[in-house]
Amino acid sequence: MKLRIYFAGSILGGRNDVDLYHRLIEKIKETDIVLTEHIGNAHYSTECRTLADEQRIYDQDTAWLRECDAVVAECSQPSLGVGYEMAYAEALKKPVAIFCRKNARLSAMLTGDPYFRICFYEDESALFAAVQAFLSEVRSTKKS
Ligand code: 6IA
Repeated sequence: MKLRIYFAGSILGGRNDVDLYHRLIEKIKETDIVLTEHIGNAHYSTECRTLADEQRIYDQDTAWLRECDAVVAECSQPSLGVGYEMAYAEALKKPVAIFCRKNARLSAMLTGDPYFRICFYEDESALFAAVQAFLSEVRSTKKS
């Protein structure tokens, strides 16, 4: 059974890690469904939009958060939107795993919250392995 994964990563917070998001999304798609593929699209527009556009984005993203089986967040690049999504997913009691490079810092509002599963990773292969381990765990909980 394929899981529906909400992938969260920085947009306005900065797009330095967009290629990493892309590779990670492709990896997750080998086994599961990613609802938010656009996060890994380097050409995704970050131009200012109208308030109505932003409301549509909020409605769509929160609908996907309600619908997903689990949330995977890459948080090395700080982002207000991702922080908001983490709290929203916790309120919905979704399994949430937060991944961060060893040399980056995470807000105490994430590290200090025991609800989140947090992983500081050394390199990309360690990241992929940790994400797969999380997905396997979610899959087995869903089956039981
Ligand atoms: O504060 P940020 O922009 O870095 O927040 C990024 C997070 O919020 C991502 O995980 C997305 O799921 C969500 N998000 C923020 N902006 C968008 C967006 N267009 N489209 C889809 N999801 C978004 C932004 C366009 C523009 C107004 C910047």
